[in-house]
Amino acid sequence: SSTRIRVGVTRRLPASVEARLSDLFDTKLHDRDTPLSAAALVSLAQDVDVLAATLGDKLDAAFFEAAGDRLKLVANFGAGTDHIDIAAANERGITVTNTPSVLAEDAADMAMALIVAVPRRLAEGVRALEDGNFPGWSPTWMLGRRVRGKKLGIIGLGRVGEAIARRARAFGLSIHYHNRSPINPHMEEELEATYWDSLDQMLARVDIVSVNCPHTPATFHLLSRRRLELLQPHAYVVNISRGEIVDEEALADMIEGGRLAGAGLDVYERGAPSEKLLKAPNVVLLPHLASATVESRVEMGERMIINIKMFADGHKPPDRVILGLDANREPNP
Ligand code: 8YV
Repeated sequence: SSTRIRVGVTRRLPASVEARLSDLFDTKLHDRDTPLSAAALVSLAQDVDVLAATLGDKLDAAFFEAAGDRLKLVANFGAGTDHIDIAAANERGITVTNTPSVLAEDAADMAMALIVAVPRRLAEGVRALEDGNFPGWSPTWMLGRRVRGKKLGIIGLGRVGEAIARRARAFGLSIHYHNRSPINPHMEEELEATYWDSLDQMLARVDIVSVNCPHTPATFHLLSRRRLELLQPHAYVVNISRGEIVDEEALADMIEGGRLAGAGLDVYERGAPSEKLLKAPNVVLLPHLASATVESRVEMGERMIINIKMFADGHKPPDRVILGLDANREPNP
């Protein structure tokens, strides 16, 4: 029965989630909230059936090699699983699950906030006041660009992308998207969304780009310097997915050089923004907050627990991450 299942938790989680984990399973919690070292992750994994992991736990081939035979499930707290070598896990018969649906609406709110904040120069305005640089109201001072009527190009119209599209429609944006294949025609019609098979062609036409695909070897630097150069100079880039998908150095160069109008970012190639990006004009930079609400974090924990419970009871957990399938888009079989 599930009470015999031993669960190792790699980070502090919301109190109600930790309490529920301890009620249901033989759970090994932490009293500190710093990421575990590679060695500490391995020794925790060797001693448990299930690892409740998060972003920042590097679960690579070497980890699975060293983890031993007891570990059977990695239940990730979060949607993105780019820190986990799914193939290496599956080769050892280890299942990997994530928590994709529960955070989509909150993540979309943050993307929408950036889609408005960047063209309207919100962060610049705040900084001007804080720095004592407000010259007083003027008809021509700090003018931004209107959001209504612009074209939004979504790269990866999955759960989060769709939630962004719904919001963006209410703000009067038209929806363009690039996926490996079109979404179902009913939804496409409902969103009045235009599918672009060619990412390059879409980039040349949109005013705001929103990055919403998972980070995989295939999407690393998908927005390369060459592709960023396809954007019109008045275009903006918004990314709440993973920093690695955008060539951050090229992005900062282009904003600095006036070749792009600005960016709203929640994620970075090296975890935190580069100096160059921090200094770039008209950027709104957030510290990975898109799913950071009390409600989403509790529901992420509850969803993770559902996956562990199903596994413990001998069923297939609902949010299995299947290699080769886009876990953020396709319903798991
Ligand atoms: C979390 C995220 O901050 O779900 C994701 O992929 O990036 C965020 O929701 C993080 O992953 C928590 O583990």
